Amino acid sequence: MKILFVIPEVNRAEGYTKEDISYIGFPSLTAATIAGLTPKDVDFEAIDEIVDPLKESDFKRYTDTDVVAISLNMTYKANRATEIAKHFRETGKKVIWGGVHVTSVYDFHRERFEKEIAPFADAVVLEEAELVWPVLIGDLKSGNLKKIYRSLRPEAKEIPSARRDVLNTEPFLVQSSIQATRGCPLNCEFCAVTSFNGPVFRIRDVSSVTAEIKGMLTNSAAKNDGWIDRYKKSLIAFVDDNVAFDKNYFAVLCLELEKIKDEFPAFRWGGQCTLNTIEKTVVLNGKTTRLVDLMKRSGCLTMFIGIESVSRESLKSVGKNFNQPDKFAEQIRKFHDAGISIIAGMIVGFEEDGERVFENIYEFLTKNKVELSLINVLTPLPGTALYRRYEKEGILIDYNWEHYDGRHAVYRPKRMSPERLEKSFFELWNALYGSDVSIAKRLIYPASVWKIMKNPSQAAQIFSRFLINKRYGQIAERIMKSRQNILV
Ligand code: B12
Ligand code: SF4
Repeated sequence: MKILFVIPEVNRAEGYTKEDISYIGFPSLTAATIAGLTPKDVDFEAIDEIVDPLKESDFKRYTDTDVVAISLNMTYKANRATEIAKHFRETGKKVIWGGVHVTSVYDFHRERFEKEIAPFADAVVLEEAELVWPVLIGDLKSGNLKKIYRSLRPEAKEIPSARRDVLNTEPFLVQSSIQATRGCPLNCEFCAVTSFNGPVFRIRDVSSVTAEIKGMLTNSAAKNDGWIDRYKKSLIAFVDDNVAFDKNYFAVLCLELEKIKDEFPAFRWGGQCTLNTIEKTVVLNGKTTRLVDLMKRSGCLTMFIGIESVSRESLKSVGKNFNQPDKFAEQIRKFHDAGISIIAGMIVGFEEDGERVFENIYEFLTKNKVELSLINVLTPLPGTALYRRYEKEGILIDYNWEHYDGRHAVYRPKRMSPERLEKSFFELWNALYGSDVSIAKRLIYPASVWKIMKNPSQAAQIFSRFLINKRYGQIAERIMKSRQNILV
């Protein structure tokens, strides 16, 4: 039996391209995880459309494939997923769907599930796949495939070692990803994590995580790559939503990562955490130790942090009060002092946001020298409490999933029109990334110049951040061009 696992990507100006991800991306672990759960006697091939988009003529090419598994995590890819499913079913393949969006739509928008997914699916896997995928494979083999598979949430020890050989990771800036934990119980109203992964935080055994990392580093060290490839392969992205949530686990993880860094000096890593991680301490050998110091020692290069807003009211409106704007400047400075750069997740369009929000965010990011920021329009994703609230309030105006990508206003904000929100969002994006001067204001300043003088290798890092910023500028320009109708 042969399975083709497909991660869809939209084929338009707003999807990420292969070139984009060579500046900004890291591979998803989904295909590699499902491959790790698949019995060895089953052939498994994976395609991520970001890297290898499927053309119309490709669908007939997979003559030796029996089953197509479609991973639909990101809502904005839903229409493309349907197209792929239709094409493959026309060629007689069995099509199985799974992922965050599929589960959310089944659980919270059943009528849409029946219309948009059920007619194009031979089977659907809800929630996490660890406990049911092997059962499904058995049913496929015996010709007893059921329509719906859902299991209890797996314990972390059920998460298999990822089979990264099934992925084409070469085009990504960071080629290796790993997962140590699942979930985040903080339950911010707009976030899909708590509803999908549940209110518990599950942690993998640190030794199995570090064994996987060492395996990756040993494999790449064995190859005869040039220095740029060797550098790229020594970077590892944690896909965990909040890797530092359990501070004691995280401290142990950092200590083990430090040992890996001793063995592989080029090893560096990045992940996601909350800003208040900077205040967390643990007691090690009777001594109070800051997590950030352990992160620094273990080779942490950068963290994605959901700062979301500089307005206390906006943060409160979505239950993210643990982010405290009056502390932001100091918290960011402390990360910087530890040599850890920040990718700030920022959101515009909260109900408390007025016209000044765009200017405030620009000033905040520039003043605090935030190296990079991913700005999104607030999006009520299916399955979230925010979606349910907005639906009840009757302010949803756009039901096309393709627009649930953080770049469209799919609801009517209270204090500005949806058109104004989108236009100002792109203007902010362009202001931050569209000019070298604006980029330089965040990257080149007395303290960063001093760092380069002390350690010239820092220059390469600042240069690479500059290129990443430029790429974001190009992405904004591409999207703005394709949406000239609304942006004039
Ligand atoms: C890697 C990643 C990316 C990469 C994508 C790389 C790629 N090639 O796809 C990058 C950085 C580019 C990215 C971008 C975005 N991302 Co992203 N991303 C992730 C992340 C961090 C990790 C995915 C992963 O590897 N998970 C680990 C695996 C093991 O878990 P899993 O994918 O959930 O798979 C399990 C189950 O879901 C299930 N399953 C999943 N698929 C399938 C399929 C089958 C057939 C079966 C049986 C089972 C199954 O089984 C697996 C094992 O249990 C997730 C968060 C997360 N922790 O999952 C967000 C996540 C997928 N992203 C998300 C979003 C919103 C985005 C953005 C749209 C954000 C934005 N607005 O900027 C952008 C896209 C921008 C654009 N327009 O292009 C959301 C999606 C929510 C939604 N409903 O839309 C997530 C869930 C984060 C979140 N909680 O908000 N992302
Ligand atoms: S802290 Fe981050 S991952 Fe956790 S619920 Fe809030 S937004 Fe989601």
